[in-house]
Amino acid sequence: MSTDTLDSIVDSARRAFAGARTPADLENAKAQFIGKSGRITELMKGLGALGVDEKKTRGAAINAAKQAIEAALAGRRQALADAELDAQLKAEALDVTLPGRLRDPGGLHPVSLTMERIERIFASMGFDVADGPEIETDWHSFTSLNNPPNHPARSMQDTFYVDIKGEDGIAYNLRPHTSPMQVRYAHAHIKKHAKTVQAGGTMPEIRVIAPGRTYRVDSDATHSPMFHQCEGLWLGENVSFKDLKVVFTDFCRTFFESDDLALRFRPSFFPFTEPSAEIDIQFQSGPLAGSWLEVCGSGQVHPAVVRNMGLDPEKYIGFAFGMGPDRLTMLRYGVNDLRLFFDGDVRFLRQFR
Ligand code: 2NM
Repeated sequence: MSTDTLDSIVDSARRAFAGARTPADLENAKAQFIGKSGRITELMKGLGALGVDEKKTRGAAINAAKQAIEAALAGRRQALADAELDAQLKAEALDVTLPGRLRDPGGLHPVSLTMERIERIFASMGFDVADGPEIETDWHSFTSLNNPPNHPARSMQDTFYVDIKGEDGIAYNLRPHTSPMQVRYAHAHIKKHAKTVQAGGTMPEIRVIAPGRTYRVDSDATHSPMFHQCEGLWLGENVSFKDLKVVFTDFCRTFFESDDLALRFRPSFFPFTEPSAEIDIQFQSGPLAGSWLEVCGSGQVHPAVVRNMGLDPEKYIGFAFGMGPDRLTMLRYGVNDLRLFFDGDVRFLRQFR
């Protein structure tokens, strides 16, 4: 067999390998040339019939052809492996330049925004912010605050009661206002400064606000069984209604960002204050301009309440007030239905983000 024929076998092996698209195709092609009954293998088998010299030259030529085929095979194997890796890398590629997926970060509820705003403003005027239990004793919610035993606020129709009795044998209630916290705060304040007072020093004034959730049996367009309150208390040896006017006027003008806001103190009644007043505000411009809007109840803390706080009413005097952050939020943002605050509709809530 001539060298021409060997060369043509190598050529067709190269073509067959180049045409193999997968490793399996390639192994099939390999079998046709250097497998058990491949073309080169068959030529090797024919060598036995040749003479010594011819066997040597012919054997060397066949071997050279076999090595050329093996080299072509190895080259094609590597090329197929490289192509497979390339394809895999391409398929699994991450485009780090793509914009990130947006996550909705949410935001604070409008009433929470109002609570924080109230806290910040009063804190800037030297008021502490106090937080306490929402399930209260009868004494803290009513008795200590000068509520007479038969006052309708104490009835099942007005207040939620819990099926557990306190030490006094009276059921716990869901606090109908945050005033109990004022009484608790006063007691803690006295205890905190007891050593100073014993040593002949003077107790610092009590200046605190108590924001939080409150509960009443009431539900319509303007009342929710759970609502919010923020009450304030300033007690000292020389604190008067004049101070209440200054503090509350300043608060309203800051809260509503309006320098020409007018305030009106209208006589009223609360069991825990005497005298008492409703505070109305009047915008001079904007959509609510002109009408008087009730925003707060207030008054000079009743001597009986001062005594229940653990202080001598002959020495300590001051004022308290209570306002509704839900209503303040409605006024500030122009919301016309209280129920929107409790529906949890994100289309409404999103607007305050
Ligand atoms: C109001 C109106 C008037 C008030 C009274 C007290 C306390 F505990 F000091 F006696 N805290 N808050 C008060 C006074 C609350 O809400 C309409």
